[in-house]
Amino acid sequence: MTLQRLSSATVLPETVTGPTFDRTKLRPGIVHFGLGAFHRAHQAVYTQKALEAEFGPWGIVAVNLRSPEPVKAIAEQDGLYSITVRDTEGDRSQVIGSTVDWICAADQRDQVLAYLASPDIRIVTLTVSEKAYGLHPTTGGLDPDHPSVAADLQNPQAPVGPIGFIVEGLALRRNLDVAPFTVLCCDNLPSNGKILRRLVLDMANRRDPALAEWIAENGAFPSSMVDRIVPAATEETRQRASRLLGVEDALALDTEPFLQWVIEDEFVSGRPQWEAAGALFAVDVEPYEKMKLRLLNGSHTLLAHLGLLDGLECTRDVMTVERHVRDVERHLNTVVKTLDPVPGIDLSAYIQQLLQRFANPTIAHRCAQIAMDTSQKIPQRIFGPAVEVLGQGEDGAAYAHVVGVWLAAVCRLQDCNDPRRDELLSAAAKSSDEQPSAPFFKIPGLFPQALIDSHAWRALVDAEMKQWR
Ligand code: CS2
Repeated sequence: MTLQRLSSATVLPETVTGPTFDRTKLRPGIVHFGLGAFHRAHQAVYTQKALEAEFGPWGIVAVNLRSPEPVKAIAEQDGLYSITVRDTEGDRSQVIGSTVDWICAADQRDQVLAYLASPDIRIVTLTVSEKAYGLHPTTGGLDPDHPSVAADLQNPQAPVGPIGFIVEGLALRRNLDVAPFTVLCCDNLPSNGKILRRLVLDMANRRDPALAEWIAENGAFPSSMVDRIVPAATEETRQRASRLLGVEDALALDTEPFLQWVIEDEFVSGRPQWEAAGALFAVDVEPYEKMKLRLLNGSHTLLAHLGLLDGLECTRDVMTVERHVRDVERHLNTVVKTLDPVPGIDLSAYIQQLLQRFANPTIAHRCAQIAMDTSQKIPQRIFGPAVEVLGQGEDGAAYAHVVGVWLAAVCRLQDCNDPRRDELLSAAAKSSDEQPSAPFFKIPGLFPQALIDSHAWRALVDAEMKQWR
C-alpha cells in the first residue's frame, strides 16, 4: 500500500506533535541559506517553538543554493517535515512547520534577491558548511580564487554563493533605502559572526567602498554557537517516520534530544523569541564556540577517523571499543585545559554528556559523514589549540595524535571526501615510511606555519601515522 505524503491536510496521530500556531497566518521574516538536515533539526525547530510562545512575522524562507531536491520535496509537503528525536527511552516524532517558502537559488535567483531586498526580511541565517564561505586558508579573509567568490566578484548582480547573495541583497536594500537585515551565521566556525562580517565587507569593498561602509555602520553579524547531532537521513529514517506519522515524509530526519544555541544579542531589525525555545543570548559567544568546537567537534574528528581506520561504520560503534573510548576521553581531558571557564557550564559534566551523546545507540551517525571536508574543519578543531599550546611551550601531543589518525586514514583508504582531495591523495601516494606526514605538510595553506615549523610536533604526527601503516 502506498501511503500519502505529509501535507497540511494530514491529520497527525496524537503521539506526534505539530505546530500549534495557525500556519496560514505565518509571514516570511527570515531567509535561511542551506536547507540541509542540520537546519531542519535546529534553527527551524527553535523558530517553531519561538512562534508557539509568541507568534510573529518570522516564517522561514528556505533557500538551497544548488540542489533542487530538498526544495522540491518540501514544496510537495507544503513546507512540513518531521524529525524523530531518538534515545534509549524511545522515539518522539515532531512535525516542523516554521518554513513558509522554499527556493532553489540556482533555478530562481531573482526570487531570492526579491526576498533579500524586501523590508519583510529582517534576518538572514546560514548553514552552508565551512567550505562554502570562501575563507582564505592563510589570511582568514576572502579567497578571491574560491569558485563562488570568483564568480560573485565577476558578476555581482547574479550571485551564486552565500557571500555574493548577502552582498547583493544588502546593496539592493541600500538602493531602496531599506535597513539591512541581521546576518546570523550558524556554521561551525570560531567567532563565526566576525568571520562572516569580514568576508561580506571584503566583497562589498571590492565592489563599492561606500556599500562596505554602509554595511559596517548599519549591519549586524552576531556570532552563534549551534549544537545538535543530526545524521544524514537514510531509507530506515524515512521508514521509521512513516510508521510514526502514518504518511510518507521524504524529508524525515533522526536526531538526538540534545539541542543548544547560544547567540550574541545584536540584531538590527528585531528577532523571534528564540529564548522562549531555550536559546541562550550571551554578550560573548566565543567561550561557548571554543568549548563546542574543541571538545565536541575535535573529538568527532578523532572518533570518525578511528572508525574509518578500524572499519567501524558509526560513532556509536567506535564508542563500543574500550581503547577508542579511552582515546576520546584523553583528548577531551587534554583539550579542556585550553578553555577558560564558560558561564553556566560545568565542563566536566559537559564532557560526560558528550561521551554519552557520541555513544547514543539509537543514532546512526556515520564516521564517513563526519570525516567529510576534514581539511576545512580541522583548523578550528585541532590546529588552533595546537598552535596555542605549542606557543606556551607544551608538546601538543594530543593534537598531533588526531592529525596522525586523520592522515593515516587518508593513506590507508587512499581516498577522502574533501575539497582538497586531489592534493591529499597525491601526498598520500608520496608518503614514505620514514616521514609519512612530510608530503602533507607541503600542501599549500593546509597547515599553519607554526605547525610546519615545529619539527618536534611533526615527529609526533609521524610516530602516530607509523602505528597505522
Ligand atoms: C560533525 C558536526 O560532521 C561533523 O563535522 O562534527 O556536524 C557535529 O555533529 C555538529 O556540529 C553537532 O552540533
